[in-house]
Amino acid sequence: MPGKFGKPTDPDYEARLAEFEARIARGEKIEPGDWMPEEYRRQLVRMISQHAHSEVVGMLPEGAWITRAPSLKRKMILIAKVQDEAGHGQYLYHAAETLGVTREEMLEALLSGKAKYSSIFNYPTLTWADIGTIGWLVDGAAIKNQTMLAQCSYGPYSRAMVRICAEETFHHKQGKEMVITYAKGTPKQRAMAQDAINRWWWPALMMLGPHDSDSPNTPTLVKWGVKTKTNDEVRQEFINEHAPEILEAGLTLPDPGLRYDEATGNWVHGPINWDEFWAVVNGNGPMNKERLEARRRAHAEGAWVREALAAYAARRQQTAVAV
Ligand code: FAQ
Repeated sequence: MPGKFGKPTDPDYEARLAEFEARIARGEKIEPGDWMPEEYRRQLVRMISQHAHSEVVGMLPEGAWITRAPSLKRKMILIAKVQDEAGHGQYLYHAAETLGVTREEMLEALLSGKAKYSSIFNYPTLTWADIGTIGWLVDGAAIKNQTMLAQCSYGPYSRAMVRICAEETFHHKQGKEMVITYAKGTPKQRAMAQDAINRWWWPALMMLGPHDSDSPNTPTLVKWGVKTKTNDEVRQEFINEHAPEILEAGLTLPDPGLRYDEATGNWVHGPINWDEFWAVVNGNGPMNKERLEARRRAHAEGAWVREALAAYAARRQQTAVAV
């Protein structure tokens, strides 16, 4: 793979870039080992590794409720969902590894606090209704974003997204079913569901990234077909689907500015609190410290597994040589 990542100072950069961009324009996928601009590689490693970290850290808010699920059925669904998120992390770390970054480098970046992961997972899960609401809103927002990324120009990321979206669709359905059940349940259940929607609505809108005017990476990502829609376009799609469904369920949304615009067919939202978003992204959200501590603890406690695997691999290699 080395030598395939072009820099503007390379003598053949312009010609190669033109060929690369023509391939993307024809709808071809860029595959590992193909020539690509170093900046394309850097953007993909940044995005895919952040995405992988998000899936893994995203197991924590939900995992906290496995022991407290209200029925065997709900417990089995939640365990399956949390396991799926671990699998998504695996696919994504593998996809990033095809770009020449190692698993160790990515984990080190996460554990040292250098790498970002989704803002949404720095909020606490206070009641059982939060679990349904994460499925409905957080997986709902993730699917909108990831269906778009399934069209991405980089083959391994695009294929990972197709598989992940199929699983996220089940996560979304179970969350929606759960919240609607509680919305139609006892007054206590309805209040619990409403409280969860009130707390997760704005963070779900924020997780789709800053407004396009404040999104420095979007122009490059759109130019090279990594994103096929902007942050605001994906957010609008999310609101257009979810706002009417939540209102239909007899719940309200915590946005006095929310209204349906006949002219555009869009649900228009009120101002988003971007100060809160940047505070969370910069490590000062309600759960940032706990999330990182939990990951560091899990990594330290897993040291013996990594050692055992390395010893097993070394032994197998020795045996292979001996035979
Ligand atoms: N949180 O220029 P942009 C899930 C950063 S998976 C933290 O607009 P971009 C599944 C951004 O990195 C959820 N940081 O960035 C699940 C950049 O900083 P940098 C994760 C954020 O990349 C469900 C800076 O702000 N999904 O939920 C966030 O063009 C349930 C400027 O922003 C993905 O990662 C944020 N929300 O657009 C699991 C999808 N937003 O890196 C468990 C892949 C922005 O330059 C339970 N990623 N920043 O230092 C993407 O599609 C994009 O990266 C965006 C951001 C749309 C997230």
